[in-house]
Amino acid sequence: MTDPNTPSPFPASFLWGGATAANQIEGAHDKGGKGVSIQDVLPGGIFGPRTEGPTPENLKLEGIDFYHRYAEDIALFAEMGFSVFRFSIAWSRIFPNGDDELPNEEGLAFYDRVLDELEKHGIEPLVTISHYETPLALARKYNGWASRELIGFYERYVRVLFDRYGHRVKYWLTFNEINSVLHVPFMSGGIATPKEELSQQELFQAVHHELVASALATKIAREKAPDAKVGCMVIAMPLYPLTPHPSDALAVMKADHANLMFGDVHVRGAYPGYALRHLRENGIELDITDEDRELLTHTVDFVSFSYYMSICETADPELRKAGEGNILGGVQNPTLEASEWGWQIDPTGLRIVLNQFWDRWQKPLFIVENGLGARDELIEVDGRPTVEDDYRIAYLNDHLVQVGEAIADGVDVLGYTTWGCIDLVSASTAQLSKRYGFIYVDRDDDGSGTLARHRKKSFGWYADVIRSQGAGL
Ligand code: BGP
Repeated sequence: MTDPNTPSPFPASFLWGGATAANQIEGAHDKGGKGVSIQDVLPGGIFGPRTEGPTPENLKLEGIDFYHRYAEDIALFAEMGFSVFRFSIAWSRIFPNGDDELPNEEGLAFYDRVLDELEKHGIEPLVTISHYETPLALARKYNGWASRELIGFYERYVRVLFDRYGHRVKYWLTFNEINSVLHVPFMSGGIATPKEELSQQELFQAVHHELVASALATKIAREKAPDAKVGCMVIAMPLYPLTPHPSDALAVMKADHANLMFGDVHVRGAYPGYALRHLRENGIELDITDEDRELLTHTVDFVSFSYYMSICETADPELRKAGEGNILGGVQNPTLEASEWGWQIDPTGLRIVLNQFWDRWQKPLFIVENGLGARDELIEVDGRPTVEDDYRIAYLNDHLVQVGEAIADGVDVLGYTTWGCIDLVSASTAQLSKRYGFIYVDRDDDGSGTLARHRKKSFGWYADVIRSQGAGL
């Protein structure tokens, strides 16, 4: 805590809010003409099995029923004072199979209603176009982003979105955590080939298709919605050398390159030299057309990212083991505490990464995910169900202090949306018991519960932070 009388480092234009994704909140998986998405066949999350079709144990099929309760939820966000709300559009609600000729009007109308509700409360929408929810048919028929044809289907989808919502949505993100396709090709890129069988050639070609599609989305935005701001979205994870040995520092640089490449292409409009070297030395020959090269020059307005943890790197292959639940791998940092899922807590890392990205790209930054997954216990206080989530308050407070420090360092930060501002189904575990929200949702891992919403202690805390513009952090 700093002195509440200290002036806030956050600019008046700073956007405060929360973030979600369609597949983790909406439910109604077969309502309103929605098609099947890859999430509907992933009942166990990232490391679980793939099923043939939707199965009843898959919590995402009902989610937290945002599809029917969006008005109530948005009213709660407004009560906290949100000025921005990040959500994604489910591609399979708009194009049920992904390759359909015409969009599904009922799906489009749902997001009209969500936008109406946000507008009513003066909350700025921040829309993710594709958040881990490729239509399943695109995975089955085309092998997802491994196929160049996906660029055309995505283009059709994006054109529909900008025609319909371009005049009312200012902030857009093209792909959630686009760098994650290297690590979770099915969830991130709808690539049906099992990861062990996927060649680096195919994987990097898929990366290329996504990068081209992302640039194409920016180009479409310029044509159809000149006031819109388009950002890329990456997983940010600062890397520290495990030892002071130069080989560990070099290992950090190389691992960092694998992530930074995505931002570099989005901001600079071409592949950087170190990426070309990696491709060359690994015998990867990308199919890059002249048209692709031209498209990549349509660069983003801002860079957004998720931040949960930092990790150590080492050149020693023996020591390089994956942290549990951490999709980017790396080595645990002996100086840091971790959440129950092994995600190491490092507020300072957020300041470091904000400075790194700003120094590198000189583009406004948007923190679009940050938060603590924890098991919450619902208790009664003054006759009301609530959660005394001081651990979550401490986590968010410490991270926001570092955002303030980065702003004082001169970094241009557009805003901050906490992940899972309302409890939702976890992406990695596909369970509800890994909770992030300010709002408790009464639903358990076995699917039971009334879906009632309850304000946690952090709800009031965040409302105060927003009201004071972060002055009391
Ligand atoms: C990010 C995803 C989100 C979200 C978050 C938390 O990688 O963009 O969809 O789920 O991580 O992860 P988890 O739900 O596994 O705790």
